[in-house]
Amino acid sequence: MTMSPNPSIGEALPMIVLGAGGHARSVVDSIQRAADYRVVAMVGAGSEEGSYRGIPILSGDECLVRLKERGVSAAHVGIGYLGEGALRRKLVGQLLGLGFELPPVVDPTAILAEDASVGAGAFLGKRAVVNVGACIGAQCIINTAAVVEHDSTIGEFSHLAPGAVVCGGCRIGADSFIGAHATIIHSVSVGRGCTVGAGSVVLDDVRPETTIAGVPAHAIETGSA
Ligand code: JB3
Repeated sequence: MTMSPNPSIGEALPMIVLGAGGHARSVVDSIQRAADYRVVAMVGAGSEEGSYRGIPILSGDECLVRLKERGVSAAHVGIGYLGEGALRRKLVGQLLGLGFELPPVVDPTAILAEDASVGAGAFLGKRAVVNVGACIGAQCIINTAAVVEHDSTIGEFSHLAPGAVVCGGCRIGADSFIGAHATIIHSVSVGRGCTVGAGSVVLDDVRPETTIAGVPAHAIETGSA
């Protein structure tokens, strides 16, 4: 379900999704199956044309003003690829500046514990699990079958790739990327702006702006922070 004004009003609210690639299509699928919103347009960078499942793909963000004027009030940034945190932040700022609301999108098959929290514009994909007391920051991507265990915090704009596991009591800083099937063991803190390689096992705290990989994981590139 996508957290939205009372869906019992009946009419699914119009929403736009920025991006038209694989991540945006995954988000659209989740939104359509959650049924609180209906995606009325996808907005690409200009190279895509046509439509997806009957949803028009518009080119260029210049159309956002017109879409807002036409009464679309909800939007989601459906751009996921690594290293595009700055782009995601820019687009979020643009949407907020135009007055769009950025509700989180939670796939109906995701499991979100009652006392867990999900920030604005975050995405929980298929079979994602967010357990008790966990806190997902704004604009995070918790991708397919990723797990955030009890009492862990994921900083804004961070991205857990498919199957990543953050064990209980962890702290993941903002703008970090946890690769597919990587594991962060209990109570470990990963600083902001870190990259954890796919399949890594992280046993110790990680300084900000560090790239780390391996089993057990070791720093490949350390930031100045
Ligand atoms: O690893 C997984 C499971 N998924 C990856 C996902 C998290 O990230 C996936 O494999 C890709 O690595 C990536 O998916 P994404 O973000 O869909 O990548 P791509 O297929 O390159 O699509 C990027 C989309 O963003 C394209 O439709 C671009 O046109 C669009 N785009 C780029 N810049 C933009 C802008 N759209 C708008 N509206 N504005 C922009 O500035």
